[in-house]
Amino acid sequence: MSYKTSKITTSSIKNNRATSVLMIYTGGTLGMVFDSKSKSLVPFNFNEILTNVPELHRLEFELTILALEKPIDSANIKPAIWVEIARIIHDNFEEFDAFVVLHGTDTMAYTASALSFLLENLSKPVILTGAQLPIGIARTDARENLITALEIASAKINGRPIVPEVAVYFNSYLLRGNRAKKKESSQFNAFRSENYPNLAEAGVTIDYNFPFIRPYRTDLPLQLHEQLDENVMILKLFPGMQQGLIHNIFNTKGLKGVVLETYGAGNAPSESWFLDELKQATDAGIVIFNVSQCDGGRVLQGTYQTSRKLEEIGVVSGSDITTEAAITKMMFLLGKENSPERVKFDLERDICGEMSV
Ligand code: ASN
Repeated sequence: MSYKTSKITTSSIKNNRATSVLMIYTGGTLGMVFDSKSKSLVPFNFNEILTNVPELHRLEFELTILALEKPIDSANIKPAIWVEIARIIHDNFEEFDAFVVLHGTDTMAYTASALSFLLENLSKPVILTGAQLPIGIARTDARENLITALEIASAKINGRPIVPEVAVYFNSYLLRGNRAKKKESSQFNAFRSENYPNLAEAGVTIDYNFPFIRPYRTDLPLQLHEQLDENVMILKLFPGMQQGLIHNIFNTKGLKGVVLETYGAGNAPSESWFLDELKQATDAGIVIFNVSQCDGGRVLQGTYQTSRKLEEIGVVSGSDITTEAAITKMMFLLGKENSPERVKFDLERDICGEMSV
């Protein structure tokens, strides 16, 4: 599937400064307006951004804006759009110093995670941001999020970008993209990173947490990956699961990978029917990735008897990875590798800062 992009409003905000930023607008509340017909928020044409954020004219760098032809509520995001965004960044990589992706908050953590895998050897900032209130509303959080995300994206020390990785900026905090999670739907502080320190905090000054930001490396060229395998699912355990249902899920035609959301430190029921279903699935080549339902802490398979069995069956431990990063990592690896054993091997490795190993 291809999503066309249109280049809008460039000349009025070109000021011939040294740094150039490409902003990619995909949709989300930030750019929505109230539609009286449907009585709900719908995406609007992003041409109106300059009217709503005149401050953009005052920025100390050159800004180019691209908008997806059809902006979306991020509930409608798809792997094909992740690949399209990654491709835009890849194809414009030499021309721009940094990238800002404007995105709905609902699935921003999935998109940030996916981009971190699709853009291998990234050496420039890719900062995602959005808002809880549309940009045209007086109390909106969009303006601050947008302007600070742009500031962070363009920030350099000795000519080098400060944040050469995929990150999420929201409500004063910069988080590693594949560690971020949407935690709040009504307050402005929508995102948190439970298992990795914030990369920066924006107050009067923007304070960067340098030791935790990925190092700037240019020895390897940016590599774009375009294959994501969607034959995956997330299965959240709950007391009272029925065997028939679990059986049907694992026997779904074409299923290649399951992110299993387990209890606590990676524990699952030890009933034999359940373990047999998992064993049959792994024997059939389905990769199972163990991720905790807890946001903080990590999966430690083998600590309890209820997780030792999973280890024996060949379920892969997800350590402290988020579900969003786990499912996108699985899509990415299944899109790249044919052998389940190879996928399992790579799932357990830290690829781009998504988990502690
Ligand atoms: N439904 C919106 C979206 O994710 C929510 C938001 O952006 N705050 O596109």
